[in-house]
Amino acid sequence: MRELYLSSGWELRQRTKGRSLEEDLADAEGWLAAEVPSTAHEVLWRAGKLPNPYESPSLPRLVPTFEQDFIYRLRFAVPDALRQGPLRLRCDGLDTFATVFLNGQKLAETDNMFCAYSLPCGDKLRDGEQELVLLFDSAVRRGKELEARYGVRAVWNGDASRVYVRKAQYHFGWDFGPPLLSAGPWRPVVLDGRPVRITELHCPLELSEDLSLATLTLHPTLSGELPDVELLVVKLRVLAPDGSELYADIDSLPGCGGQLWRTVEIKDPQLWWPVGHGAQPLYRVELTVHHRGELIDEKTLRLGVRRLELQQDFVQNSDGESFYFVVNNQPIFCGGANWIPPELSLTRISRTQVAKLLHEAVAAHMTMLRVWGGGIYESDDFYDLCDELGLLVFQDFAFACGLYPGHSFFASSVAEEARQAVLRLRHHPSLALWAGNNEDYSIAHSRNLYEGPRSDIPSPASVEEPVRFDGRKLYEETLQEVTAAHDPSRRYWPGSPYGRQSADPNDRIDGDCHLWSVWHTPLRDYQDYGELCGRFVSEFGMQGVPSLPTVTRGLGFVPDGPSVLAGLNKGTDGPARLQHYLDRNLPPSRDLPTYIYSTQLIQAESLAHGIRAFRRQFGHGEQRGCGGALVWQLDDCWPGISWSVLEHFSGADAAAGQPVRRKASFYAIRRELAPYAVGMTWKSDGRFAIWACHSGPEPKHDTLRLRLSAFDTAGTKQFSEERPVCLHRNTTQELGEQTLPDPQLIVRAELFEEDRLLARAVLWPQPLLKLLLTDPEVLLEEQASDDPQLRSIQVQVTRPAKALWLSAGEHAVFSDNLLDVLPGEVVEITVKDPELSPIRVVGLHSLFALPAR
Ligand code: BMA
Repeated sequence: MRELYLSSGWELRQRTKGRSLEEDLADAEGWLAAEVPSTAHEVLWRAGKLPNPYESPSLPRLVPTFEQDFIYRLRFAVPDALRQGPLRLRCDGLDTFATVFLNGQKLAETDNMFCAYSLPCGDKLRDGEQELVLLFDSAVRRGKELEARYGVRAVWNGDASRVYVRKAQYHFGWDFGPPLLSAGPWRPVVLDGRPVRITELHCPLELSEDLSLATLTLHPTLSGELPDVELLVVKLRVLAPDGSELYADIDSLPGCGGQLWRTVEIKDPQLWWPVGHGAQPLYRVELTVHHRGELIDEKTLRLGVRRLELQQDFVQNSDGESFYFVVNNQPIFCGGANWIPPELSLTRISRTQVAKLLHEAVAAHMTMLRVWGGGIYESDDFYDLCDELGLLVFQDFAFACGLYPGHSFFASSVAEEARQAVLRLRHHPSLALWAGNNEDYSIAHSRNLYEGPRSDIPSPASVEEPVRFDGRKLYEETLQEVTAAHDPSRRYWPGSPYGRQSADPNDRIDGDCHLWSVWHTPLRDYQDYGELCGRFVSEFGMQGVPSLPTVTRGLGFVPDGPSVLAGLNKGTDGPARLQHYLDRNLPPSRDLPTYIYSTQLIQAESLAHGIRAFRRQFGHGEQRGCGGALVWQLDDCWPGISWSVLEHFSGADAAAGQPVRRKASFYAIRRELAPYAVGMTWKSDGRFAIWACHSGPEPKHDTLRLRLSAFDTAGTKQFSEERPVCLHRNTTQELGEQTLPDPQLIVRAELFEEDRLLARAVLWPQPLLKLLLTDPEVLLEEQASDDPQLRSIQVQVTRPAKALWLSAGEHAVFSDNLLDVLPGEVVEITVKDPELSPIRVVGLHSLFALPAR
């Protein structure tokens, strides 16, 4: 087709202070070879002109470069075939303040990295060689200028001027990573000579309430620059998931373009389900446009047939309203995590990297990811993979933790950004919800600038007046209107968190909530998550220090103790908060390896307590107290210390075929989100409560068996009991309460269907610090195996062992880890370790064995 990707042959240089652009362009010195997509910093790192922060702790040296302006230049020839038609320069993403010149003539000035620009340029061409120049202004300098003009606004994280800049907000520095304010064409630059383009292919799908009939609308819009008398041949096809053709149609439109509307009915369609609930069949719509026999443009969409509703109804025996998703008439508990861009530098992200991270989410039994508003609208790869894997997406618009301006210049840029995001993503079956922003209502509420949904939306203040929450206009008008116009069947939710009744956007019983009273002030105990639970917990988290190889990569040297890690922790009081939870729950750790183990154990325990408590409240029938639990955060953008469950996994790691390194919390989450789970919690009177959860397609089980056994720390069984259990599909069932002969016992619950173990859990006295564990005498027995790299290990103990953590070579992958093992049990795991290193094991008992600090 008539498109020329302008990807190689570029040059980059820094703008020189005090010189004109012409002078810089005329200077033959100082240019570096560049590719596009790229960012200026990537080019400088590759050329060795700047230390790469991924490879050494070089941030202080990097910061002054954020004030720099950069010039990208390309000299290129236009092929004859392209010269024939109308030409456009398509910039799919310019980060962020860019001026585009072709042969010295200005094509555009841009200010939004989330927008693609299609710039008519045919009349700017000259004979022979063309010169394309992209001038990128420093985002921080331009942001500061806007701030000086329109007023300083409150933010949590990063420089406050960021609210004026439509650039990924975490680039300004966040509590999980350092700033990287780069600039450049971060998505392709293309010379587009298509005389006709498919500007939209809208294919809304409706599924009847009884799930038996899907109605698919095919609605392409073409815009053409050919004379009307020229005929465009438009072919539309719909293919079933197995590739068979369900519908085909050939039409014609005039050369200037136009629209078509077709309807296709699919009887007894194959339904798309979230992972764990059924399959993910994808139908295909193919559209091609031909002119005089030449293929001019084409587009393919993959669609999933599903009904998806957000239920906001009354909750029996409780105030407020529910917040849970119903897919194909089944209430689904959305366990999952928050997603942040997996790199500081966006052009480093690869499809393999994203795929591996998303597979990890699936492996942990997650069903939903929230694409957090401080990042970006993710790549097509991301959403395609979510469709294939069955991961539901809670999609924020790209705003986070700030009082954004409501001025019309800003709102119109936001409207265009949102229109493009919605048009690009609305066909994905994985997309469950649009949300206006991350925590912007919360910051306004914390400053007494928001009094609830019924209060008036303020207009922007002048620079002398106190700041207002005028950004509400973006969430309640601009984004609301864009989603209603272009994606009316999907729910739009003004913010995360948000409540549709309450003045407090983070109300526990109204809308979704970010549960940060654990970790942030007031540092509540994670054992209290049950009391703190909200209707849909879209964020909660605990930090965990990543493994030694990862912190070594972050620091640029091998650390010799916990104190040198501080620079990797960007969270306010991060190390102290982590220490608070360590002190309250675990014996002191003495050296770096036990410190890392302890923080990962605390993170695992904390997240497990949270998910267990929230999933318990998923309940059943009209008692759906909590609809989801999204851990903050799945992944990391650099090798630092954060709340992530997976350690930083770079594009380079992915290319080298390395496995993703899991923190201990991964295994804890996987257990709590398994299709069957049993839960237990201590009550204040020394009794404990028991419940069982089910997620998935299996129908009601009415012949299950629960076995409870309790052990003392010496490993003697002190109590045992069995009872019948009935468990319905997609419910949590309370199974009563129990008293123990001694409240210091360790309780195991096992759920059986006949002799098949469906779920197992162990309840330990809390806090773990109180538990005087002696050496469990861990026995690791390696079984003979044909594949020396995939070893099979049996783990046994003579006394109760909590949180056994097995490790081997740097890239070893264990099938399970962080094991609670009781006497009499044989736990079988496998380890894949190319280095065939000996297996080491530590556990909670190792901490008790250490002398106090
Ligand atoms: C949440 C997020 C982020 C932040 C995290 C940890 O509220 O929205 O802003 O990284 O808290 O503090």
